[in-house]
Amino acid sequence: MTIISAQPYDYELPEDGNIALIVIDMQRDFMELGGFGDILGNDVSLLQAIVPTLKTLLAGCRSRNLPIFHTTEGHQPDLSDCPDSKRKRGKGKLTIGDAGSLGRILILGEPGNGIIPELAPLPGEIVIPKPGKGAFYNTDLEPLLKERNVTHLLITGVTTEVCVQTTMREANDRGYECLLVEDATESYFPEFKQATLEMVRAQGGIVGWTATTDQVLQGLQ
Ligand code: TIU
Repeated sequence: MTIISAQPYDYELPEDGNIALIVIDMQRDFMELGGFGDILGNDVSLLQAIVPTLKTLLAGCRSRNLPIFHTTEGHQPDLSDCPDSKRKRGKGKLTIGDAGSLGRILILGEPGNGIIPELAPLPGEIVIPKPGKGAFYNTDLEPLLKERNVTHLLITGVTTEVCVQTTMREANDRGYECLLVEDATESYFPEFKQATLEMVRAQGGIVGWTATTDQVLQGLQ
């Protein structure tokens, strides 16, 4: 039995369980000027804080040969998978599909959709393009996890209360035991990050657990 010291209580990975790392949307669209996060009016520099910790966690998971999944939020060039409601939201000068300084905003394959170089996926790691906020909606994530008999998920990435929390809730409803890594997730709104950490682990871990990168790597040894 692997035990990670976590909140609201220890997170347990039994001998017959398998754990995977999920890195949500660490793409230029959210991290850099000219991307989707920026056009929505956010201070994108806030998200840089987790890059070193997430790098450490990725290295630790790679050295333990854990399955690693990266996601990117993005749409087909013809926007056939983007509801009008999503395009209209925000009422900014630019919206999804428009040309920005990182290419067409939130479109798969554009420069903005690329994962930042510090956290680039290695060969063998799976990159899941996702049209929604949750990583299970309209993607192959669930069958790919099932193929690998994954039962437990370490969840990381941006932004904590949007795509990260949505994914964690989707995973929780599907029966995965989820741990949100506190210093490997970030938000444009520090108070929303804090509230998310507290709400997922409240009520006896109603959505799952939280722990730091150090706690995770110590427990996984
Ligand atoms: N706007 C915002 O906080 N997030 C998103 O739109 N997507 C993700 O969280 N990836």
